[in-house]
Amino acid sequence: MANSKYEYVRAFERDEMLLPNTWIVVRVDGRGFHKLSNHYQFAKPNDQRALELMNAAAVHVVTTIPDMIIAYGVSDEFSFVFHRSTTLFERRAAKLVSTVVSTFTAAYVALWGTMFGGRSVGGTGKGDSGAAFSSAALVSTGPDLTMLPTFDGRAVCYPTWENLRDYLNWRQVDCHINNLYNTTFWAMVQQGGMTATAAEEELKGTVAADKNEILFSRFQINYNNEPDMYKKGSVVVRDYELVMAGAEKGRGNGNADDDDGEGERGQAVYALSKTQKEKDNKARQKAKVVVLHVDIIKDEFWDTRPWLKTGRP
Ligand code: DGT
Ligand code: MG
Ligand code: MG
Ligand code: MG
Ligand code: MG
Repeated sequence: MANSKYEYVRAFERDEMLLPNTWIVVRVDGRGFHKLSNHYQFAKPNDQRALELMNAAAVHVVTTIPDMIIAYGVSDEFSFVFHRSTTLFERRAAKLVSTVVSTFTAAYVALWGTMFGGRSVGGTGKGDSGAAFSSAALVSTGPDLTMLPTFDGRAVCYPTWENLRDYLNWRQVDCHINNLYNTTFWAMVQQGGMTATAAEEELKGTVAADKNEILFSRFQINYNNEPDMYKKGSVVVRDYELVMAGAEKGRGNGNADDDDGEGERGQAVYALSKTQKEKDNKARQKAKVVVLHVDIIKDEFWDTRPWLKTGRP
């Protein structure tokens, strides 16, 4: 870059580098989705298309950012986890957060038509979904400009594996508690004909067993049979089993000596040669990115996917 007398202004720039050797979680959350979900008439409490659109956008983020090891989504939010060894963008907070948020948002809007095609499109505003068959609607398949989906984002560093697991546990427990409440509340309102205030009042102070009982005895709904996507949220990970089945050499070598303590593993990842890192990245790019609706609180999920912790494919 050419030097000029204006160059000194660079000295005002400040980069926040996220603490080294910590798990970085970037959480994106829909801005004003309470309003947006009404505008596009999302089904209550869960809109399958809206949730699948969130998942598709998250798959795009994980696919295009190889340093991402796992993502977990519920409602209008998604948490993206970078392995603690990542040196992406020199761990600059603003660059990491803005890249994740804009990659996610771009994908969400670009893929809108695959879930909502021909419904709330080509419209001019509120309640215009009836215009689905106008010629404009047939051309445009995106959300209307009066209510574009946008997302905010933040980065948090977790120093230990246990902290990271607890963070994800917190989100999945939140998903369960909110979904059980919302499922019961909307059954009482939509099927039971109660007012929102009356349903809210009755649900005050109830525990999970009470809500299960209300669902079952009044609405013949067995909560256990509700879709796993609603009950457990969505997990986005690379599935290396598929790579292994197809091509054994797709797995990086040198895994055997990574199996000692956790601390050593972290060191090992830092000490990887450039060619090893390139090999790992190739394996990541080859792996299939999958969406699962499973329990991530129990150890089983993690025990069967050791690469999530080691960061090595
Ligand atoms: P914010 O995040 O402070 O900008 O405000 P909101 O309105 O996005 O609030 P937040 O993120 O706490 O809550 C998420 C909202 O999105 C909540 O009002 C419910 C709505 N939402 C999320 N998923 C669905 C869905 O599948 N169906 C419906 N009907 N609403 C949903
Ligand atoms: Mg929020
Ligand atoms: Mg929100
Ligand atoms: Mg939210
Ligand atoms: Mg640039």
